[in-house]
Amino acid sequence: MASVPENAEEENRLPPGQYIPRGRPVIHYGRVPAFRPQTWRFQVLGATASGEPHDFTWEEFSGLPRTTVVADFHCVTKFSLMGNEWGGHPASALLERVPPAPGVRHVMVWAEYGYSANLRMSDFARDTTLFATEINEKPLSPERGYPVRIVVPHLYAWKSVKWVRGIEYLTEDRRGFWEERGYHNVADPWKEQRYSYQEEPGDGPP
Ligand SMILES: Nc1nc2c(c(=O)[nH]1)N[C@H]1C(S)=C(S)[C@@H](COP(=O)(O)O)O[C@H]1N2
Ligand SMILES: [Mo]
Repeated sequence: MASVPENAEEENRLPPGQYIPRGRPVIHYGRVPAFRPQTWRFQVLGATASGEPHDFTWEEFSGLPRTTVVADFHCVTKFSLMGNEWGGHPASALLERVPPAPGVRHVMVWAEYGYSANLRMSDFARDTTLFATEINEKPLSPERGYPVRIVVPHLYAWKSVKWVRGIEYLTEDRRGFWEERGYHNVADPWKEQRYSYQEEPGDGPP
């Protein structure tokens, strides 16, 4: 009798074309930045409701409400990290603290060294999108984004920007780092939206 593999349940949660790797890969472009709490700022730029940008110090940012989200995480290079428990601040808390202007439909997420990823506001505002400071009840390691990364588990993981330093509210869509380099503007793994040539009208900026 065929035995059920130990990870059968996780296999069932895999989007098309993904696999569960041995170990837990770490992947990013460039070097791991240092965290300097005294000078670290989280900036909210672009079309805020007040018309003014807003800066959080590390202490202020850490004071935002907290939540946990259990989710899988899918890299476009086809590995998935299954069953992570992320702890941090829900994106909705930031939207409440620094509301966007009424015409804002998109958000650019900015990181150290100028890495960026764009999100539709509807994806940013999902209740599973969070600014994570912990994974599986431990602080993020430096290579996983310490002190804080955004996690957008329902989209390919290049959108889950590590070492995040701010967001920019956009009234018109604009491509981020990988979206400018041939990756899909929306990036839904369940639809296998990997590359920009797959985009349909309305998926990305003209
Ligand atoms: N700042 C930054 N964030 C980033 C990246 C990057 O190059 N720079 N790479 C992304 C990609 S492609 C993936 S798959 C995930 C990997 O997260 P992990 O290292 O925790 O597995 O981080 C994403 N966030
Ligand atoms: Mo990735």
